[in-house]
Amino acid sequence: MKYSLNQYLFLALITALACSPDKQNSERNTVNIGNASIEISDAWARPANAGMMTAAYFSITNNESYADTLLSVRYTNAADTQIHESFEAEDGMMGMRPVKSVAIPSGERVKLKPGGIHIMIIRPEMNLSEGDTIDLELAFSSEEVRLIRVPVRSN
Ligand SMILES: [Cu+2]
Repeated sequence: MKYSLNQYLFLALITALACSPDKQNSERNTVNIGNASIEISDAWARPANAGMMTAAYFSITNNESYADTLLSVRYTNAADTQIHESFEAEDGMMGMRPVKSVAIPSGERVKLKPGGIHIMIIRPEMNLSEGDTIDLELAFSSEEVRLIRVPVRSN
């Protein structure tokens, strides 16, 4: 396969994002605005320059007796925000692709993480630097919208 320089750089970037090690950190606080049936924890987003691309991660715990679904995530200060999953291609290369939703079974915790499901933030309007926070709007099938405040950190 031949790639243009731009395509190559894009592939290198998504590979770096998809393959970065999932550094284990102690549980982090996440600001939750909403009811407690869906609990968001351990949220963080990687630093990025304006106009580039970055990823956000968090865990979702479903304390309800019924299954829920994460339908979409929105960061208003970016061109687009998508739910992605990482996958390994036949040639061993890591790639990622959008997914429509994420099922959150009753009583379970689903962890978004590097190399797995993640939130892709595409072309943020401003630099996202360590110590900043970003507000994400999470839409679930069970409720209207959950607002979470996510710290920007490098790991
Ligand atoms: Cu992605």
